[in-house]
Amino acid sequence: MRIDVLTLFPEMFQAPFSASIRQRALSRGLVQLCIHNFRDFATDKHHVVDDTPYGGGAGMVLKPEPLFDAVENILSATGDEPPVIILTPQGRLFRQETAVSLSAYPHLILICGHYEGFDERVRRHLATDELSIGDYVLSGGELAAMVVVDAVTRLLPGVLGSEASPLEESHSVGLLEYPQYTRPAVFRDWPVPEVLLSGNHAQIARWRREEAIRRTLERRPELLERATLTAAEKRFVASLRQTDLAC
Ligand code: JFT
Repeated sequence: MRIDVLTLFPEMFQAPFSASIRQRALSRGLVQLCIHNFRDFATDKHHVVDDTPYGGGAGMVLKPEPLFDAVENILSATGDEPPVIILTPQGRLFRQETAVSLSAYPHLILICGHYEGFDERVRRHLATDELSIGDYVLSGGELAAMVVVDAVTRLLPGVLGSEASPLEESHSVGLLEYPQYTRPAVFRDWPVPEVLLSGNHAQIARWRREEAIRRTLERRPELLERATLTAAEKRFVASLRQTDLAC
């Protein structure tokens, strides 16, 4: 997969993607990350990329020309028709299923802005998709783009260690993960749940599933609506809801 990122702060992308797993994937050529400073596409003497908003108001808005030129340059150089994604606080919420759909493309373009945001024509006529990583306010799109790059690239075949299956993780199954323990069996006063030491794999699987359901119901009840549960598990949820009412 090739990912082009357009940003005014290319140096922000150095540290996170020079570390660990992502680096291995990058070096093995599974992911090609191309970071561009779209200021390079401004044609005026001072490479201006922003301007004051029509109608007045505070702050600066990103001009359309450098962004259109940067994207069109990538399109004609590659001959691809990739999704062109802008990250904004007004975008559609980026979730695990968004990461899964994006991981099917051989090429993505991500556009990161700053200041008060983009000229509306970037959104309307250049972007094919507008995403937000969550309901909080960042100062620009760079951190959001890094989140998207990380979540998408770890799904690519050969990127993840062979031991983990992304399909079994939280947000893939629609349940939060069950509690995990490692040695020692007793730390301070706190023992590992006995069932995990029992060697009874059927019982362990059942306990984990129930703990995952219990935790999801407690912390993220809205996720349970989408999860696929067996009849027995639905009865378990009902019994948890009962006991919660009682207390
Ligand atoms: C914030 C952002 C995302 C995402 C892009 C651009 C400018 C600053 C700003 C803040 C409040 C109102 C602009 C951005 C994000 C998120 C993304 C920009 N700002 N207007 N904040 N929070 N989840 N994706 Cl361009």
